[in-house]
Amino acid sequence: MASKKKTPFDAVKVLEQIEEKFEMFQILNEEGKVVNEDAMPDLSDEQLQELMSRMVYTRILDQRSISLNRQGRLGFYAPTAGQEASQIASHYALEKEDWVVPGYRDVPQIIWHGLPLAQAFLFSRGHFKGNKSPEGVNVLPPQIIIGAQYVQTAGIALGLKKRGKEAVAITYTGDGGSSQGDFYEGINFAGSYNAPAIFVVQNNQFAISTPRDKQTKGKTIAQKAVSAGIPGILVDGMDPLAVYAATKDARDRAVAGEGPSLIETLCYRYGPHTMAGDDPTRYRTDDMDTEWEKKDPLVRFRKFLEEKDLWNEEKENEVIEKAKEEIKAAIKEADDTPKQKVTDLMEIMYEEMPYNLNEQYEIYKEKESK
Ligand SMILES: Cc1ncc(C[n+]2csc(CCOP(=O)(O)OP(=O)(O)O)c2C)c(N)n1
Ligand SMILES: [Mg+2]
Repeated sequence: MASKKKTPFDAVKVLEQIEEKFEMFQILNEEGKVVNEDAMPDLSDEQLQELMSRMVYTRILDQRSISLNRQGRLGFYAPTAGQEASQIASHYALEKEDWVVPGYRDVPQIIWHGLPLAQAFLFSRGHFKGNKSPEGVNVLPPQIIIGAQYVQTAGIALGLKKRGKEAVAITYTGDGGSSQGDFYEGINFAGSYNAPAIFVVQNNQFAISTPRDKQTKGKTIAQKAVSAGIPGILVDGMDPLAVYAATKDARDRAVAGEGPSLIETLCYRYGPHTMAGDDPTRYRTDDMDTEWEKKDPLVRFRKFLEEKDLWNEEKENEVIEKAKEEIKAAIKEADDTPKQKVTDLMEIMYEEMPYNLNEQYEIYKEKESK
């Protein structure tokens, strides 16, 4: 039986008071109407159109990637449809000198940061050339180890601070990733050193088949920021304007020397976890899919732009055609890239080949020259 003993403080109330603060931040509702005029970001008409173009392009890239994977022309692929606002609008708030530290689902952000599409396809095929970004393109290869990118980001951000750069490091994980030790280590370290980092959790409701409510007893993931003493914000991750505004604010504070932020974007992945064979119908209902599809970021942003006469079918078709052409050219470039050799891997691994590998290296060189 519960005791009625008087306690010196109400611990449960403290938690409730904290959780009350984490309301979902939204600017554009599901109908494409602005519901939070005060928070409207300062974006020109051209920028709004560019943001839409990038989201449409990314949706096409996702559809094509799924189909190329089914044809056996791509390897590892984690679908992105449903997450365009979370991915593209957060990236849109960045500058070229910022560092993007992606997880495996975050290929769109690194492409928009400058990684050539052909290289993204090579990454999917496990080719080492996919992982070496061109000079001046500040991206890391997509991280497969869940949460590890949070620790790397704290380090990169501290490096930027020590070098006096006016830039941030941004990283992405999922709802599942927020349960990893690396998640806490990353946000805590960056907080302690006031490092210019932005930590995004794309809460797409599932970690493979594990539902969000199994990840934490907390009502939100954003509130985990409290433990690190950094600002946390819960954002409608299907609303591009809200995601942009939240990320822009986090970036402004970071470059002003105010340290890191944690942003949770509430979103949904329409497709399977990856193309490796999971079946979402085993862990999700049609009703749930339909509910989330009503929140679609492209649909609501299209309505918003059409209302302002900034978007139409013709514009959208132009983007779709451009995306298809570029994807076709990039896959050809990936096809034309010479297959990787064992000697390539040995060469890129060492500046100077260790003596005990010399013999093997010579054997492969001989074999591969035939
Ligand atoms: C350290 C580690 N543990 C387990 C896995 C296997 N794994 C791959 S994806 C995944 C789920 C991640 O879910 P979430 O963080 O929500 O990201 P999402 O895939 O939904 O974008 C798991 C457990 C892994 N890659 N790394
Ligand atoms: Mg997830």
